[in-house]
Amino acid sequence: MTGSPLVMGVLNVTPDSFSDGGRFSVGDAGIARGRELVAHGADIVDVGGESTRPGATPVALEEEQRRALPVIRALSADGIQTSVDTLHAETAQLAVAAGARFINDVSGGTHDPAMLEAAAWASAEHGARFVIGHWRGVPDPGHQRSDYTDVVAEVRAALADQAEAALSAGVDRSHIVLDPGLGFDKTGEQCWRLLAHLDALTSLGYPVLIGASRKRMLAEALASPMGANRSTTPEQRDLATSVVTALAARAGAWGVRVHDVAGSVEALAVTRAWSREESGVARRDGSRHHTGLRDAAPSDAARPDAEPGAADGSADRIVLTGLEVYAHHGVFDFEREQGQRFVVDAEVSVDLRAAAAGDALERTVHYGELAEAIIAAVERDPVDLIETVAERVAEVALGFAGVRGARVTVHKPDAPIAATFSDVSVTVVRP
Ligand code: PMM
Repeated sequence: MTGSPLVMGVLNVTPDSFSDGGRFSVGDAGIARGRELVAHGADIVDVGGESTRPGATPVALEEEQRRALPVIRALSADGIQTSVDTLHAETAQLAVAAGARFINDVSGGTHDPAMLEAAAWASAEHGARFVIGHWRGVPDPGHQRSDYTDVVAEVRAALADQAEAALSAGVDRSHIVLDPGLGFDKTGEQCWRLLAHLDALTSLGYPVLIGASRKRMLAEALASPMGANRSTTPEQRDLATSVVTALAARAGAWGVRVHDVAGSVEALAVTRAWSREESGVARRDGSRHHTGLRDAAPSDAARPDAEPGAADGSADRIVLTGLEVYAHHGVFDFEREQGQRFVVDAEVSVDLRAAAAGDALERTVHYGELAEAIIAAVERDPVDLIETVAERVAEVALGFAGVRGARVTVHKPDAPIAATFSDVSVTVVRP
């Protein structure tokens, strides 16, 4: 696994959305639903004013914009990262001007000839990202265009071409996200094959978004006699969706687009707990794994002193230095009574790619919260040794989600040493 995927919550403000029954087609209800998705843990809210499901009736541009733009404007004003799910360049541009951070085009810029230019403008002027979906044309319920010889190779090649076209139009490389377009002119079997070979897409070097939520591919898997042998409504596919989220995380997906955000957030929490142990992080009780090779040769990911330059996030760091705390540690009575200044430097090892890719605070360690937690740890009950203080601080740092290692130095610049000196410190490196 390469970092935890972002969760993009689906907000279809369309009366004909198959999956939410059009309950959120009114502006205020849509805004409330968007806020609810964020409360459930969504990193991004994907707002769509025109259904792209097979068989859906196209709507006029003005109607699409009337539905989507006020919702995007209101959610963006709340500081929520929004995405616009649209095939239309004009809607995309208006949405970005209203605050959307993503243009999610399931046609990957092939439906509207003006879309790539709009995406380039959004990228250059607003830093907005462009989600390039794979499709072969306006969704066809009969799957007439599902005639692939090798669905994985063909979708890969098409997405690579569309990404090249976006780059040539002027979209910044760092703003491109790819999506295999599950269910768009693909049978259930073809969708599962794409998921099973996700590495063919992630190897293109762009983040990959997966949208399996409530789709027919899940219904087919659940209905099959080899599966659960039961038919499901879209909402009854949320558990199956969350399982796809967990598996997509393990396969290196950058994001998942889902209706039931809470379910996917839980699936990802479980996935992270599992992956954390695999990646060689020490347990909170100080014990180490007994998994053989990793114990014998800890991975760079777990070593706070890993060489910089690793593209896999293992060398990423957050460094907080010179944090001053007044406390009462020391072996002498006067130190305990009067107290003195301690200065802490903390360096935590945390994969920062997901945070940087989504500009998402919740995907990194909040350094303000880290500072507060360190201050509280140092101020706590007095001990004799700065070794003990450093150990305490390291333990607090390791308790932050995503932290894989910590290097902590505690300085005691006013220590009672009968000589002129500038500083004394101890450093611990954990795990
Ligand atoms: N699927 C739908 C709509 N938008 N966007 C992306 N990026 N990927 C998808 O797979 C995708 C999408 C159709 O599903 P819905 O009607 O449940 O929104």
